[in-house]
Parts: sequence; C-alpha cells; structure tokens
Amino acid sequence: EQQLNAALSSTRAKQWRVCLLLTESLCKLPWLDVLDQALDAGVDCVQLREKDLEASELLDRAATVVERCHQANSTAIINDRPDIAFASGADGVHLGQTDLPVAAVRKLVGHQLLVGVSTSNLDQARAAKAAGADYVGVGPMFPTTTKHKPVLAGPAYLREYLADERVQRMPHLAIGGITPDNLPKLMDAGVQGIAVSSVICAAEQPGKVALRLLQEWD
Ligand code: TZP
Ligand code: MG
Repeated sequence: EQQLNAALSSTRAKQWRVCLLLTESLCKLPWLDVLDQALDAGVDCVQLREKDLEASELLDRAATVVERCHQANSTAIINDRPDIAFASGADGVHLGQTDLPVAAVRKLVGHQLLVGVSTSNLDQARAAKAAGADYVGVGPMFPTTTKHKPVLAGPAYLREYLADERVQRMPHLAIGGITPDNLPKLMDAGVQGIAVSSVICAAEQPGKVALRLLQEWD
C-alpha cells in the first residue's frame, strides 16, 4: 500500500513554485553543489536538462538527481527522454514541441510518469491539454541564451494562458530569462510556478538565488 501511495503521489502533477533546470555546462559550481543548494533552499522540482551526455552517463546522472530530489521531497523530471526518466525512477519527463508526442510517451509509460510539454502559444497549450499533458511550460517569458533560437512569447502569453478556460486547470511553469528582478512582472500576471536555469546554475551562490525566487511566494 505504501508503494502504491508513493506511485500515486509521484504521478500527480502539482503546481510547483520553483523548478530548477539543471545543466552542468551552465554551472559555476560543481553541478551536484548547485543541485544540493537548490534543494536545501526548497525548490519543489528539478528538471535534468543535458543534451550532450551519452545514455549511460545520463542515466547515472538522472539516478543521482532522482535520489537527491526524493530525499528532499522534491520532484525529479528528465528533459527529452522518457526512457531515461522511466529507468531512473524519475517522476516525469519534459517534452518540447519537436520531441516525442504525448500520445507516444503514454504508449511507452502510461501514467507512470508525469508528462510536461513546452508551449509558446495558446494553440500549443490547448493541444497539450487535449493530448493529456500533466503540466505545461509557458514561455519564453524574457530573452534567454539558454535555449537555442527561442521565439519570445512574453508575459502576454502567460496572461492569455491564465485567462483561457480550456487550459487553466493544467499546472504551469513560466520559463525563459526569469530572474529575481523580473519575477514580480510575472507575479503581477498571476504566475503560480516558474522554471529557471541560468539564474541559479550560473550563480556563485545558487542557494541564495533559489531562496530569493521562493520568497516571492511567502
Ligand atoms: N525553454 C524555454 S526558455 C528556456 C527553455 C528550456 C531556457 C530557460 O533557461 P533560463 O536560463 O532560465 O533562461
Ligand atoms: Mg526537448
């Protein structure tokens, strides 16, 4: 029963406050220190986003992230790779618009993984909802160099998303160029969750930045 409860709770999408996208190449400190500092600060979710690791190394990395996240009662998501997510015991997988479609991932893993989808307009958000996504990324909110060729959606898209009756029940993570300084603009729009990478990864004191972001929810 305990196992069943664990499985059920980990496969229910929450409205996270702050999700760290962890990418080693962006980190100033060792990636494990960044992860631990962010978890100590209280981030609700970590998404491992590594585009260049070979499968075996990615699986090892994912297993470490999952272990640390679960010790800290935080959610672990793997970018792009349902296979790695499943094999590492992660809670979910995050898909971009050109990754495997949600329906294909459901065929592979059913509802044993949360499935998140990146969206940059309402059509994509509605399609993600119709396909049964558990949560959506909404962005990019601000200019960013972390993503290749981002097309700016801006806070206007976040406002549209939050006002749309057909998608409003899906948990969301606003993403793209978010910092403690521009976060109030998103709070004004009613944001409930954000995903950030470089502002935490590249910091000299990642835990402090994570705390500053989380403070907006106090
Ligand atoms: N998707 C939209 S913007 C983005 C991704 C993966 C990059 C987010 O990183 P940062 O460093 O917080 O702008
Ligand atoms: Mg992707």
